[in-house]
Amino acid sequence: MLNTNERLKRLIYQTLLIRRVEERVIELYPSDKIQSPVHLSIGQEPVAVGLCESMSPKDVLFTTYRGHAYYIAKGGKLPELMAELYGRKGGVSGGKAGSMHLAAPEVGMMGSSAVVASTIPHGVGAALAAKLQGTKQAVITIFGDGAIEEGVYHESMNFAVLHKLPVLFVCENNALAVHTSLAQRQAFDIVQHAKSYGINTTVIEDGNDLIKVGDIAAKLLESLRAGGGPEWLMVKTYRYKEHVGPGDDFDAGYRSRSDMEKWLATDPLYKYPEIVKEMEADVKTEIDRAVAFAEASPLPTRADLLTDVE
Ligand SMILES: Cc1ncc(C[n+]2csc(CCOP(=O)(O)OP(=O)(O)O)c2C)c(N)n1
Ligand SMILES: [Mg+2]
Repeated sequence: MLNTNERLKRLIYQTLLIRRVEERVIELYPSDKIQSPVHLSIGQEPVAVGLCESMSPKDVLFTTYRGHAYYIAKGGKLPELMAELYGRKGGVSGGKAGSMHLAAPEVGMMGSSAVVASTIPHGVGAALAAKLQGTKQAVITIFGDGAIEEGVYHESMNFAVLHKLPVLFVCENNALAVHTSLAQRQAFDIVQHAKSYGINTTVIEDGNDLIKVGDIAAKLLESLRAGGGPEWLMVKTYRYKEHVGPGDDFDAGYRSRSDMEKWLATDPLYKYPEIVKEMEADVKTEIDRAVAFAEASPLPTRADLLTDVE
């Protein structure tokens, strides 16, 4: 059992690694070495880190196009992520999937997709399989607040409750969908609405609280494994960067810099500067190695075009 300080440090290391990986992506982007569109999770990393803390490699996770953080937090290999972003053969999917379609099934990171809400039913399907086969696996399916406006979210919730499936629905609520705020899009309360399916709901107001996200996720995952049926969790968080791409967009008119500043106050990477400072060198070494691997990896050839696509 780790003591609290060791645990916090481990969670901060993961958060820092994800942040610095995405900052390296920003640095590299103007070179065009990375041509895949990137939906950065900068600001939202603690949610992924806390949720994955007590998932075993056997437990499976499905997420969205904003998926770098989940790939790393679930244990995916960093060099293979970087090579995938570079479109190289050494990438997780041979360079043919790119940033929005990451998967590392060997560690339970089952997939992500560019199509909003499309991985919610995949999670429910995996939970049905786990229940039928008695594998005691827990499944997490992650989606944004915008995905709640898709019909398949509702079909999936109904099916999971009806069949008491071991799936944790996680709404990663940054209150934004592209350039539109939650208040401009939804006439209903997300949590009250979820409750109408007869599912237990939990809300974490500050997704920057690594320990809280970790503790609550651990408890909910345990309940799934024990056959308690599906659970629903909303974690409030904030993305610092534009919806897609490496830039800031505070001049786009749909949000203000002061909205972000509220979140910076609890951002663990600013809250614990001494711990972060100690870790920077190791994090940089890890990222340098991953970039070197990507740069040395060959591009896919014409013959690779039709492999693994049937
Ligand atoms: C089915 C579908 N409809 C619309 C889009 C265009 N689109 C891409 S991202 C996005 C917003 C989604 O917002 P949210 O689910 O809150 O996720 P976030 O980007 O905030 O992480 C939309 C509408 C899409 N990719 N797929
Ligand atoms: Mg959103």
